[in-house]
Parts: sequence; C-alpha cells; structure tokens
Amino acid sequence: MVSSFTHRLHQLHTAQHELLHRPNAPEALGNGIFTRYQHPVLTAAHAPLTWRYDFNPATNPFLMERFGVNAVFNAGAIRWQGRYVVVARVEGADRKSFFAVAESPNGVDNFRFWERPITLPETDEPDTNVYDMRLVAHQDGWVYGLFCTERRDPAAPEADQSAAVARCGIARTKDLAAWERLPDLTTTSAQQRNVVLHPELVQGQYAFYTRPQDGFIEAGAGGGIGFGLSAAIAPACIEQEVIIDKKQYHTIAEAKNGLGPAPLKTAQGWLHLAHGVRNTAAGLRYVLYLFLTDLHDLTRITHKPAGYFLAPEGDERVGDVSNVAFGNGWILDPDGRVFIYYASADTRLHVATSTLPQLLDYVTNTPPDGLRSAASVAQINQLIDKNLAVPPPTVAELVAQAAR
Ligand code: M1P
Repeated sequence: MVSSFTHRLHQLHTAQHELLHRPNAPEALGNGIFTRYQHPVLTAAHAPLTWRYDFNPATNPFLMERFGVNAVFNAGAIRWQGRYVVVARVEGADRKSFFAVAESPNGVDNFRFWERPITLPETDEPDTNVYDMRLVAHQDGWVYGLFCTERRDPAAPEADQSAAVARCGIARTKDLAAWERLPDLTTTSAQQRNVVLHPELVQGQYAFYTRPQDGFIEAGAGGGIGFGLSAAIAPACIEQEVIIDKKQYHTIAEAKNGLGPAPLKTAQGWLHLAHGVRNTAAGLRYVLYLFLTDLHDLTRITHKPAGYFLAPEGDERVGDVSNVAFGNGWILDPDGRVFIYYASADTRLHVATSTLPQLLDYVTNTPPDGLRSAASVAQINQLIDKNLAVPPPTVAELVAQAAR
C-alpha cells in the first residue's frame, strides 16, 4: 500500500511538473503596443520543492513545508547563453527577500529556477533585506546587479520597529552564479532605491540613474529619477545628482517614480521603462511608463508619452500589495523583440512582449501629458479631426482586402 507520505510526495511533484510545463498563450487583441500573456511566468509555487520541503520521512513524517515562499516578483532580466534569464526577488514567509536565477527557453513560459538561490556576499554592515535587482551587462565586461539593501534605521527609537534605511547595494558576476559584493553606493541623499547602472561609461565614468529620497517610503524633496556619475565602481560615489524626470502634480508619478531596468540603446535614443506612483483612497497605485532620452545627453528627455504604458489589470490588481505594477527587467532580442518582465501586486511575475519598432512608435507618437483636462480633450479632438479627414477603411473593406 502506498503511504500517505509517498502519495503526498507524488502529488507535490505532479502539481509542480504541470505548473512548470504549462504553456503560456498570448492574450488576444491588446492595445497594439504590447501583448500580455494568459499566466504569470513565475509565482511562489514555481519555487523548487527542494527549497521548501524536507523529503526525509524520518525527519518530516507529515511532509510539511519547512520553508514557506510567499511571493516571486520584481525581477532583473538578461539574455544569457541563448536563454531568457531573470534574477527574481523571492520573498519567504519570513518576509525576507533574496535573489534567485530562473531561466526559460522562450521567455514566456517554462521558467525554471536554478538549483539554489544566489548566495549574495554581505558587506561589513549586513543587509536585513535585499530586493529588486537590476541586471546590466556593462561595457567593462562585468554583469552588475544593483539592488536595494535595507537595514533598520540605527537612529530609530526602540519603540519604532519599522523605520529603515534603503541604500543601493552593488554586486557583480561573470556567470550569474558566483557574485562579488562591492561597497554600497554613496550619494548625498539620505536614502536611495531604484538605482540603475547605465550600460556604458559616460565621460569615462560609471553613470547611475538614482531615486534620492528623504525617508524610507516618501521620496520627499529629492523626488524624481536622478542621474549622477562616479569615477569608480568600487567604491561608487556620486557627488552630484541631477533630477532628469521629476514627480509632478496630477500625473501618474505624483507621489514618486523610479527607473526600472537599464535603458535600451536605440538609433533614436535611450529607451527607458520606469514606474510612477500616485496616492489614492485605496493606497498607492504603481503603473509603468516609458520615455526616451537623447543618445548623447542622457539627462535630456526627448519624448515622454502621457500617462501609463502598463497598469495592473484584472487579477494583477490583487495581491500582497494590491494595485502595483513594477518592472525592473527587460530583454531586447537581436530580431527586435522585447520581453518586458513586470510584477503585479508584489506577488508574481509576468511577461509582456513587444518589439522595438512598436515601443519607439508608441514613445515618439503618443502625445505628452498636457497636464490639464482641457488639453486631453484637445488631443482627442485632434485625433478625431485626423480620422475625419482620412476616414479609416470600413470593416467590410478590410474583410474584402484580407480575402484577396
Ligand atoms: O510595493 C511597491 C514597490 O515599493 C517600492 O518601490 P518604490 O521605492 O518606488 O516605492 C519597492 O519596495 C518595490 O520593491 C515594491 O514593488
């Protein structure tokens, strides 16, 4: 007779096998800018069973979980030896996040975690929590991972057990398996999150996109996506930051914003993916937006469409931190396809696909934010006038064309 241990073991393996092999179909129609997919690409249930269970019936007779995984989200991404590779933020039931590599043959499904999570070396000041790695294959030959390192605020009174200090941790690798930890970035700001390394040297220096902030949650006076240079990477020190994309009243980035992954170099400029945050009666709402900066002057935004590019939709809206879309990884294929890895509600990781021509068309032809209701109506009227001047083909004409 099959023991309940063996039966449960079989069920666990079968359920995970099905999940890991599940095809992920594109969703129909969409908005023409990108394609969403039916399923998330990574969830807590994708975490290997060997991370969670003790398979020895003598020490775990009930075959119960010994390490709970709460969520898998906010992943950096890179094309690596022909595979689509993400370094995901894995959050345990104990609320600590750590990093783990997962790879897929096609970028949209069949993601598998590597055997072990990343063992990230610590500095002399141990991290309490690390999260949101941005991966960049730098011109200097290293792959860098920049992430948030969080520690309890040493100045906080004993009664306050939530005050924290966020800084930018830096690690580098040649194989994504062994990581060398470098000193944390220093800047003039009290705290930093969402720091991204530019893939090329600028004036012979390392260039960083930053997000200076006064407090752990509030961006405060420093709010906006900043830019600064450091002569060295170890240690990296930015003495002067300029804000290149500030938070702004009654926009999607009214409360704060932050860069996502390292920008993509295109003939028309550097293409950026970022998140914007506004406050609502239901709490903070995080959405993603795109903008383009000048190829040579990285601090000059040349195009920035109004509003969001991607917002949490349907099931994506609900999770540990509801109403959040967050993206810190994307991959540009040589054929121009772009895989955008975004997380929903600080819970799970999704992919949206597009192409560089589509994203550039979107970013250069979508009108900027007029910052007033009347300006939005004027934009719609311009579009209507255009359509009236050259009426679009009727459905019947399109069907006839397609049949030819
Ligand atoms: O909970 C939403 C996001 O909050 C933070 O982002 P930001 O610094 O822009 O507020 C981060 O903790 C991020 O991981 C999280 O997804």
